[in-house]
Amino acid sequence: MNLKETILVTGACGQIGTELVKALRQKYGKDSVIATDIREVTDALCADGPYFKLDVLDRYELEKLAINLGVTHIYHLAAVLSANGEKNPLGSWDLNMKSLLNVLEVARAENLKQVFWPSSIAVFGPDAPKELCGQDAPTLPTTVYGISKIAGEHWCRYYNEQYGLDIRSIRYPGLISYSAQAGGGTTDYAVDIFHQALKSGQYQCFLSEETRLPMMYMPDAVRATLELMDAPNENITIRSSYNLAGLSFNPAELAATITNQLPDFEISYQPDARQQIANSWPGSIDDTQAKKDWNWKPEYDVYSMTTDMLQHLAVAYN
Ligand code: AKB
Repeated sequence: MNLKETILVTGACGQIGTELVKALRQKYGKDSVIATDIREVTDALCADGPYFKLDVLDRYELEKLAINLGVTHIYHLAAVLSANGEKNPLGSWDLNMKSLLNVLEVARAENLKQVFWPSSIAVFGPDAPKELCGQDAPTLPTTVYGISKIAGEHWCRYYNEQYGLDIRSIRYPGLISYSAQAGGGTTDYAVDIFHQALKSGQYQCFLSEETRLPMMYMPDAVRATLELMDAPNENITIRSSYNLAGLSFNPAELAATITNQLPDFEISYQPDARQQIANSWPGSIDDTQAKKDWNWKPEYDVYSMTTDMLQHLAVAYN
């Protein structure tokens, strides 16, 4: 990206958006990154640079904004996640799919330079390998969120092949961050647990203790996104979405790491409907292609992630 270019981010006040907008503004300057979200701007971050209230289902408004502001790149993050998606399957399908198609159409019509769109490990279903699930493993998702992500991946590839749109995507694992709460996913326990550990010293987990899932600390996820978007076009061999690995652990292992640092912390388990979703996902991911194509390498392990989370959140709770 060069100086005259402008990025528009949808879903900017969500879990990824909060961090990604900050990183993009640091990299490209705050006036080059336009944050948008359906919410009225309430937090300082989204106000720290250009912000527009935008319903990305309104293609006319999206296109108008893109034209008027000279947008060259879109990071389309607005979405309903897996657990919330099951509460309203058709509404979630509409939001996840129509918004993506709006972004792709605006990008095609306005000849935008690049689009980023997040996919998820939720594209995999029970028939995919549980460990080191590969890039080309079967994708038979059980959730409407997963169905929308795999369909979205096909649309991304289609727009790349048919129209030459430079769209890039990552299958994010569960993301863990201290600055934004997780928003309605199956991996949310791995964020909630830190807040409760510091607030009350106890956590009742909605997944069973042995439920191993792929996760990633947000600084790694943000860096991965920037590195993928910076990679030379000819290196990008996956135009659906890249598998990406960071951490893999179960609730008992995460709790043990927290107890190492907060000896009085206690965890109990009461699995709910999210357990079934978690059971359908792989426990770890093979990201050979991301390593090969754009040199992906995670930095955080469970211990360093836990230490960093507790340090940052302790400031908020003290
Ligand atoms: C969710 O749990 O739905 C998300 C995801 C893995 O995409 N965090």
